[in-house]
Amino acid sequence: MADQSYLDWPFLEPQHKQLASDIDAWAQSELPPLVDAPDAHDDVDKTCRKLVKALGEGGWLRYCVPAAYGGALEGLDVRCLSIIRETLARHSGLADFAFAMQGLGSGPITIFGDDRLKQRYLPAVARGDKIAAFALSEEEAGSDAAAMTTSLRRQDDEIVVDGEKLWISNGGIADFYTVFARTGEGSKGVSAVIVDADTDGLAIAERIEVIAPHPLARLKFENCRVPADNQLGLDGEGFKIALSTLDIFRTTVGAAALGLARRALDEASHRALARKMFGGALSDLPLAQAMLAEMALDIDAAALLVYRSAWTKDVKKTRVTREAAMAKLFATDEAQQIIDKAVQLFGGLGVTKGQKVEELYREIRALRIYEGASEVQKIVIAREHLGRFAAEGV
Ligand code: COS
Repeated sequence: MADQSYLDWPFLEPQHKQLASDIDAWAQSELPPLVDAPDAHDDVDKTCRKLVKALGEGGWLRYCVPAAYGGALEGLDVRCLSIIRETLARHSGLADFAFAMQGLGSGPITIFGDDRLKQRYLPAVARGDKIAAFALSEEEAGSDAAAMTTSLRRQDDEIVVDGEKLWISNGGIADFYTVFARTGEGSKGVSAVIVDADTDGLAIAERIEVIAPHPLARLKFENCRVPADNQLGLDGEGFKIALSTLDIFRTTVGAAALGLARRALDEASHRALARKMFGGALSDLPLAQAMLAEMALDIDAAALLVYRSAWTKDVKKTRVTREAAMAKLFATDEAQQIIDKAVQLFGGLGVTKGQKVEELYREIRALRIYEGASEVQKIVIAREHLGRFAAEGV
């Protein structure tokens, strides 16, 4: 049984505790047939589609959209999103991925879309009938997102998109993409538009295989035309739309890392107690105890940063760029270390295919890169920190 004592911490309300228990019970009963099926990780497209459908039927995707459009709550509650991601990730990295991408891909519509776009996309996202994707990164514009070259221009009552997007999660299975493209110079020259997957001029140029299988693709836009009212926000607001959506979802990436790390600690603890060694159990050895202690400590520290950031966004309703960056950076980097320790405690078994800790070892790696690499989070934290000093005068 996973340690859930953190649910009594002051950042969370009784409804969060209830949600954690409900999603955990659902995940225990519904996920195994979906993610433990023999072909689940070979045919990730099919598995992800089934997961999105199941998450929709279970009512969990309603937390990705506001109540007025079929959602569970008035707006996005980062603590609910974090609890759902943490719990799903503890059971299955792929289930967490399926949930998270519905939220990230539709988040810009929730935050910046007009009523018409919200009506068209959000209820279907909440039901799991439409799969969403967020298309920001390019070959030469990953961390330096403002260096993107994909262009967007208005022609009469249409918007024309040309260029390529890379590392796009849900690429190939999404029903629509939130695309960020250039209309002018620098970060002020980026706009955002919704492109349906079946639009002429949009093609999946390449499917990308990764160490922990997820649907991922390179998209090609060639004279791709969508109605002008598919634009989100105003001309030049695209970068703000992307980064304020990421402010919400970066915290939840930290939560997902926390879920993977908690599972690693659970696995390692059972193993340490059961494994016979030197006339006793592995858990009797001081070196093993030190590892387990460090894992438990880092999990609590990560949880504090994740739920501090989520609480600040939900309750204080302030911009949480710094808090989200700290949560994502610490939780993902530490989860990598925690999972590595779990593999070490398992010994040879830890690197054996089919072992949960081996799967976790592959699952965690991308979280330190996507939605802003660890180095980007350090840039963000340092800028905010130095900005405060500069504002006071040197
Ligand atoms: N909310 C609202 N607006 C924001 C914002 C936020 N969280 N963060 C930045 N902005 C605004 C800024 O205020 C700025 O506008 P003003 O000049 O009017 O203040 C504008 O956006 C540009 O911001 P900034 O100057 O920080 O842009 P940079 O190009 O220097 O940003 C980093 C640098 C590295 C921080 C940014 O490019 C980044 O986060 N990169 C990673 C992108 C990413 O996460 N990619 C993964 C894609 S999803 S898998």
